Amino acid sequence: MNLKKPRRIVWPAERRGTLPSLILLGTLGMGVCPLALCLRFDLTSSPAPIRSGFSAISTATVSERPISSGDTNFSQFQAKGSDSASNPSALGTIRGTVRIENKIQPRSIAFNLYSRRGKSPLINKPPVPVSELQNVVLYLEGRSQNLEAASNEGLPQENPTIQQVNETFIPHVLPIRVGTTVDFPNGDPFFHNVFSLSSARSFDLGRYPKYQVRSVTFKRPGIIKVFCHIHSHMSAVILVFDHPYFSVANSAGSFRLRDVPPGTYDLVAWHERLKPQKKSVTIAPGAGVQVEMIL
Ligand SMILES: [Cu+2]
Repeated sequence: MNLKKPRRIVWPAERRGTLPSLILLGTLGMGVCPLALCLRFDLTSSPAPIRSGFSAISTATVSERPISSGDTNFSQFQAKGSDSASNPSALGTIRGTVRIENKIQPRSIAFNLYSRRGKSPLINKPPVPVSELQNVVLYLEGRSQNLEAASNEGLPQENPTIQQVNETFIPHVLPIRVGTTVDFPNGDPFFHNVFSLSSARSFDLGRYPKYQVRSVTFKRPGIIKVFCHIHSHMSAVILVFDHPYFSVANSAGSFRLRDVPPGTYDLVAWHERLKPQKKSVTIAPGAGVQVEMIL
């Protein structure tokens, strides 16, 4: 008799210690196939924290149970502590990884008013190397009215920042909610002049020196490209959403969207210089979904 195994068991690195014991368990289970089929793996994990636009996502404990796979492009797990049977609106989680397989074109240099005048001899250091995976934003799109229902919920307590350090905007990509104010502190010992000509929000903060902070509030959804008039190689992108279901991948490409109402959504992986990838994802009440995205 053939023991039918689930085809997709997601096995994060932090859980490898439990593998030998499960193999032993599986071997014992072979003798009693019908029982083995009912065997349920309850594994706990503390997933790696994921960098978020404005707050660190706390590490929640989830219990994962592989579900027999159909021809879907994701697997599911059951969120621990949620009583999905009795609560049809229990929130779910989308977890996953993103990989970049296509070639990323170099950044284009912005038009600027003061070209050639702003090259600073003080700055010889190259910008801090950042994995391009950390410039990938994962977000939910359309289809479910749950996205609209969430649009009036609370904003972050503290303003997210885009710093100017070594003639580089840090972070390069920042996803925020509509209504968020972003601070732009100058950490360099010379002037910057942050501006945007994007239709969703154009602004010009003027020239300001080290330790000064100027701010902009974003009231409409859209993509805002940010530049510096003095240093044409400086650029950043702000993505403004009218819902809270977005996240930035970490340097390993892992991401997580929490507290998602049950429903069917399009999950989009976005990078400013790659074609976005979209996948349909269905979240059952209180459930989790594991998704792989490729750009
Ligand atoms: Cu500048």
